Amino acid sequence: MNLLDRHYTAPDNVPAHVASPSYQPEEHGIGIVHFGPGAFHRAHQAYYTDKVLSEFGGDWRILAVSLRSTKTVDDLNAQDGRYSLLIKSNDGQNHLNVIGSIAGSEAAVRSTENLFETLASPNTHVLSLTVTEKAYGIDRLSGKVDLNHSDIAHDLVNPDKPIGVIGMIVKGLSLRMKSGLSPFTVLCCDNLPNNGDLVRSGVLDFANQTDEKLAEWISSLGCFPNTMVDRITPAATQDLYDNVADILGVADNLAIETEPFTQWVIEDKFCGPRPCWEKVGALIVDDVAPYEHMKLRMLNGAHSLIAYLGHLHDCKYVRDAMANADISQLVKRHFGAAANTLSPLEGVDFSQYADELTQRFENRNIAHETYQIAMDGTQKLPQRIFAPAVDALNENQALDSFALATAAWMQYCYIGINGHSVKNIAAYPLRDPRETEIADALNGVAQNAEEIQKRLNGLSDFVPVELLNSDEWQRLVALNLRHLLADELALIAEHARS
Ligand code: CS2
Repeated sequence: MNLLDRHYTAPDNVPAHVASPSYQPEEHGIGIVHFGPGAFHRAHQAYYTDKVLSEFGGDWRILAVSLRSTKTVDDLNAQDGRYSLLIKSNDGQNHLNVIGSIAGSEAAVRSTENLFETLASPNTHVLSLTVTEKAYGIDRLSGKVDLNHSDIAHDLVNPDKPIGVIGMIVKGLSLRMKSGLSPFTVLCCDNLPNNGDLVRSGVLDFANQTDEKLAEWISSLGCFPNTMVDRITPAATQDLYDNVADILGVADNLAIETEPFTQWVIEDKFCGPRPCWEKVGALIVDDVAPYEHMKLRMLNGAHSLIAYLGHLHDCKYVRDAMANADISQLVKRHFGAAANTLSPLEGVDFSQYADELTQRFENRNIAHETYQIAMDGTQKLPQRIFAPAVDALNENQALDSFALATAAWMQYCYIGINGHSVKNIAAYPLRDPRETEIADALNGVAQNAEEIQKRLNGLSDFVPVELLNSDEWQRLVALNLRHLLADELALIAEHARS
């Protein structure tokens, strides 16, 4: 292990097990509350903010709030918010940064007192979020809150004691309205289409149902910029912890690894001050949509294809799937199909972007599990696979790759529920919020492509009606699923080559 660039050295006065940043974190106040202090936040937004603090200073430290779990919170507080970010390149060069931008952490299940005090503070200007697609409880089509989402149902009845994301945002904004402050900017950093607009719409619908005056105030003064975030960040492993302990000479329970590449595109729409993220690499633009489409459709779409094909073809990690000639062929085809659905983006060459993605996915030093990406398929497929498929359908472009990704997801669901006697795979948890519905649809169903397709097409508000009504789409999904179930990936790849 080479430690090429240890940006920070440990002064004498910090706990022995953690090195400290070059600036004095405690001299910087909190300006940001963040929901969801998982690996991605720690590799991305907290990293950018750390750079701002280090180069430009300011009161921009982060209160990191976990809505459900307590472990990360306790670990963060035990390490004074510090943690190691190990940046791993394909060539084996590793850079370790100790990040100091997180000031402290709170578990909302234990207490929300400090959280709401901080949200109501005049010093807090941004509430950022990485809580995963499923946590919001907003219906993507109507933009209204989903009354069947347990957090939403709870919070609409108890708006003063919210447990969910939208309820907490609304309560935080309500406290600010009451004390005559301006709203904080709500900065959604989850991989959702028009993420800021979507959260705004859910927040307004929720507020309309609980406090109309507040809804008006948010509608006229609130800011919800759209963002595109990108950095491949696998879940931490024991290997990583051992690795970091070797480098630092001390254990770090919060260490995470990530790739050198990072991108953050943010819509220029803030209602108050913000850190100068653009001076440390973020792009502040008027319209995020073209970047977001490119990333969701090319990177995340290909990721989902890799996840489902890889998981069932003995590829534990993305890098293993990329080393499989058939899968990597199909991934390249997917990049092309997804790129065809995009509007031109000035200064960006999609085929160069595809080459960069290939290199990133091939990074030998990043252990990104296909099973991790396979999680939450019902929340991911709509924006990653179905939206470009509908565009391709409308433009008379090839649907094959989107149909393959859908068939691969269907196979993943089928085998997850029923196992596969021929391939000798036992059933496994799908790890999807709609797992019960999927199990009800597929339990005991014969291994027949058309039947499986019919059952999964029946999930409400999932496959778009344009695709359900397209004979060509139905034919291609069934065809691909038939091949996959017969273990004929090579045949699909051969067809893609021709
Ligand atoms: C991945 C993303 O887990 C997944 O669904 O596709 O987390 C992906 O790694 C990030 O969006 C990369 O920026």
